[in-house]
Amino acid sequence: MNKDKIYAEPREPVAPFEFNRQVVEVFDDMLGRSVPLYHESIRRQAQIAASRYQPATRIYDLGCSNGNFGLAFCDEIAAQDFEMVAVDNSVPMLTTYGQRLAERTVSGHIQLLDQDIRTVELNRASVVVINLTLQFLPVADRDALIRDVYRCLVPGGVLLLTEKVVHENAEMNDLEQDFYYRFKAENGYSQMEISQKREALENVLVPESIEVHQQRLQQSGFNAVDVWLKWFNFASILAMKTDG
Ligand code: GEK
Repeated sequence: MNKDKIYAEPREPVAPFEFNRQVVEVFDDMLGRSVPLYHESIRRQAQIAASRYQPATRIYDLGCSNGNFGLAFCDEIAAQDFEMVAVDNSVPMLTTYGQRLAERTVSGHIQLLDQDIRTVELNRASVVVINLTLQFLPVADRDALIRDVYRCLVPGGVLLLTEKVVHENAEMNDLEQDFYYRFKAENGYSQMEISQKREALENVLVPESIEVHQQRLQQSGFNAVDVWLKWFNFASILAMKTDG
């Protein structure tokens, strides 16, 4: 695995963060060292998705990157047939995903789509995954996407949403941020790397509070919502379209 050294040297100015080839080459190292419980959350989401997948429906992975969720899902679903649409607007990400798929046997069909997730036509899904990606959309576009996700789900369908979050109380938010930067330092990032990455993500990754996510999900129609995983400023949410 290539080591993420993107911000190891001083940059002046620090350009806004992009999912380009340089990022794709170090992506797994970057996520493993920058997202607390990343592997745990991917593995459990793959298990939840496999347990909720309904035959003759689709799974959408919106912001699929290089396929970590999709490949974990293939392991969980074993020999069962399925149809997944994996969407990302970074071509280098999708190229890597395609190469990884070519190296293995998959029991179902995974379609890789180079498209903005805001314009994808969503249909007849039992599972939708938006893992660490809603946070990159303009805030004004988030309600429409979540409403559309709810509309496309069949009864019993689920949305798996993972996001970096902020706390509504400033003092608590500072504490959570501090622990996050401590986590990154423990994983070998220097203070310069941490602060340059923070600058690169300014106005690119815009996190919201858990309360805002819950309200949006409820207003979109989801009647069962749970934060099933939480680590300081990261949260994984399970939202269900139930009958009652
Ligand atoms: C994982 N889910 O490993 N349309 C399509 N793709 C987009 C858009 C958009 N509007 N905005 C961002 N992306 C993955 C991790 S990474 C999170 C997701 C991170 C894509 C972008 O190209 C990138 O691949 C992904 O969303 C976000 O489970 O790196 O922090």
